[in-house]
Amino acid sequence: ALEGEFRVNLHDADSIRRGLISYMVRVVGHDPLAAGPRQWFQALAHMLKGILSERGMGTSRAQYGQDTRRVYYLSMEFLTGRRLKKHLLDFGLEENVREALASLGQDLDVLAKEEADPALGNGGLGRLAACFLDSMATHRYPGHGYGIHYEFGMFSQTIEDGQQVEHPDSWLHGGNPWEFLRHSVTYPVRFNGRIVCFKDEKGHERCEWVDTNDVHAVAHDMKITGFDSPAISNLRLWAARATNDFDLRFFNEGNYIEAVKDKTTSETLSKVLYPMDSTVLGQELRLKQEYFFVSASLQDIIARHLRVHNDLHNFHEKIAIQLNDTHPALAVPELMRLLMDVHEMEWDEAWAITRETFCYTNHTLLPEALETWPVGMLEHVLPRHLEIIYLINHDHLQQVRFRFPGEMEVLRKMSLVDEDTQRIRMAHLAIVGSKRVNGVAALHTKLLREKVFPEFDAMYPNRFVNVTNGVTQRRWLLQCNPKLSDLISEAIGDSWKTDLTALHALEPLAEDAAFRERFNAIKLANKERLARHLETRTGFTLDPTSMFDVQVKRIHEYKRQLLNLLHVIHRYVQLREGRIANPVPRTVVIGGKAAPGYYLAKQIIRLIGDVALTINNDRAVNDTLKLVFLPNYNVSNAEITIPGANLSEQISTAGTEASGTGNMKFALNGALTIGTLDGANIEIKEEVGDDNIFIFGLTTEQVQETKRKGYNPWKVVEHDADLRRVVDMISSGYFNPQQVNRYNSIRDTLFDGGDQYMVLADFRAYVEAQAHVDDLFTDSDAWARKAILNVARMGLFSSDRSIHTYARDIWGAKQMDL
Ligand code: DL6
Repeated sequence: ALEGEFRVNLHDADSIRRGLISYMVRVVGHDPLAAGPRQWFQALAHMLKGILSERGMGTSRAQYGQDTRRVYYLSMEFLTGRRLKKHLLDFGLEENVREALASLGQDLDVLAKEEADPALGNGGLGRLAACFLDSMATHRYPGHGYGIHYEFGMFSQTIEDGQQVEHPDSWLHGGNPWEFLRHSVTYPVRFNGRIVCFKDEKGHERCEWVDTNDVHAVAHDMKITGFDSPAISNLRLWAARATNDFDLRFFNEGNYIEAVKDKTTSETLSKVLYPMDSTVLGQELRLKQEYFFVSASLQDIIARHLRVHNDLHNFHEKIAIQLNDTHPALAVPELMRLLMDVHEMEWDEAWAITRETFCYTNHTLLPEALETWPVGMLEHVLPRHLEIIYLINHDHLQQVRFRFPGEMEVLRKMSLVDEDTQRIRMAHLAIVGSKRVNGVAALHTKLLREKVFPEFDAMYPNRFVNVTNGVTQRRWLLQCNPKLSDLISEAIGDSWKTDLTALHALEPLAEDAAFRERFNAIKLANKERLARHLETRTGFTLDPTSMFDVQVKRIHEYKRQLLNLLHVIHRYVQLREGRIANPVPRTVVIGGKAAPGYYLAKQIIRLIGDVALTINNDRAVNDTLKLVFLPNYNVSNAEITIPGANLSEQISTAGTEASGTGNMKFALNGALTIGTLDGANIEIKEEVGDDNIFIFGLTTEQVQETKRKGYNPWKVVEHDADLRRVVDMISSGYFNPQQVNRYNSIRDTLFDGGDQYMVLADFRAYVEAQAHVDDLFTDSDAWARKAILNVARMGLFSSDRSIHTYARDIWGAKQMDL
């Protein structure tokens, strides 16, 4: 059994088996006879790593050889999901590997669960970045991701006593077999210090940043495969390492703890991901994290460029850098610093190159998520960057004065510095320093241009563009829903896997009774799988034939899980009172994480738990309604949840959700959407047709108009007895008699707080839309028709389309010859 080989014939299960044994012995160092799933997972990962490495080198050689424009995607977050099955799928190896493992007494599905899900992101923004890397590799674009090698990713969530409890996510605990640690790719990143300026021999003013505190950034590479593609996207994540392990002065005095303190402090930089997706905290550590990865990435990009070019004058012709939100916006002054202070370029040329290199994606309309940094903090942490920002602002304001003469208010509004609060506005910096700025759905881009940055749009008429988000069908259909994928491929062939618009060919099959039957059987099987998953996590037994109504996403007031809950309570009341003649059995699933410091979001989770306990234990509703909270929503849980949904809840207040991508994943897996005219829901509606989606509620204009006229939540409740009843139940402690005032904060936000997100205003419309949902669900054939049409019409929402658009309209990047 100890005989084996490293060179494996991947078309032959027996050769794979022998290869696995070799890797087990020589790399994992475990006896194959005693190895369990954990060790076999490692052996398999190491075996695949060889292929990843070979393909990575092939891609890299092609990039250098063809000297095409490279795309660098700078993002604080990448939510890649587990890698094993994705690699097998991309390589077309799943069957052979499954067979080889079976001959060793192992089950691939069990092995796959041994892998930690790298939760290096909060939600939509990080997952989008991962979808984009997949699409770039699949379609052979020269794409690279840069981010942070957080030691602890997004916290894992448990529900204890009904409340969210956060636990550290130690994803590296068992080692990460996929990563290539590159000690030789290490850059110094500097902080603090002071600036010394002088005239060089040519009489030009030069500045030097001295007396700095330095940290090393060490590269860890993960290879992101594309489907059936020889190309790889490299994801380079930086870990912080102290420049000195010991301060010998302290060490020699026997003060061991003081001696390693600096090391510990420096290495805190890549310790943990900030678990907030829609508020900014303004802490120095976060600022340092942002600069740390930006500086290392830019030094690396420049080094790569200089490997094949003599100088940096053509930098912008060969490189496009995408800023994923403002988190990497310090890249603008950092590139200026590197070009001027290190590579001795003059300001005008450096600025021209900078502005032609960067592009910026905005991901949020929420004012509290628009980043600003205190001038004082920047002055202390990054003094040279603050100077550069002031210089950029000086030139920028001159242009503003020229464009809007005499308009002092516009000048004040457009400045990079908020003079009232003495903070630097990172979005303004990113806009001024970028060639293109994009929103992530048509409505979002329109609102950015008209409401958030109208003066910038007027000043730079071609700068703002839209690229609606997309999702990769490889993970969000092919991998997570193999049964439906097989059915689709059997019906229309395989081309949808790399060209999602091919799904159009499914449309006529909505009228095919046999196809509908198979489609429904698959949905039922996926629901059974989800029901088992939920039962083990919540203890509640669920009926897979009931309608699975699902809302999974971050918990936030604007996403309105509370509106969902009001409807559930209302339904409960109606059922208890026998006011629904033939109730349609429903299972409502809600899942998501609340930012640890976001009290109200945590209260919403708690309320869901209290309501769930009351309803699920009430025999009077006769199991026609169940409510469960899915703990620890993450990519792996999403892969089970999304294929099992009948109804997808996308119910944010119109004008608040930038795009959403969950909405796309659900529809692609045959769920119907109930949603507002917000984010990408609008484009989904345009694609699937008004009859195949449940739209309700105030539009963005109506929300604005209602607020302008003076919205009064009390009045809404006064005129709606059902709503009053529901709100009273929450406020009076009906679901928590042991502590009746537990949800005062929720009541207060709805009334005294003015119901900022119009939950009460949209309640009646939502309830009515839900009644239409019920009606349709009773006709399973009619429901299936619409669900199939949803799948068939999702072609637009592939991240492949997004990436082709970025490549063409924003980056000017071409596909590689490989
Ligand atoms: O663009 C990806 C994703 C959108 O689909 C969501 O609508 C949006 O909420 C999310 N934005 C963030 C906030 N980030 N910041 N800042 O995660 O982006």
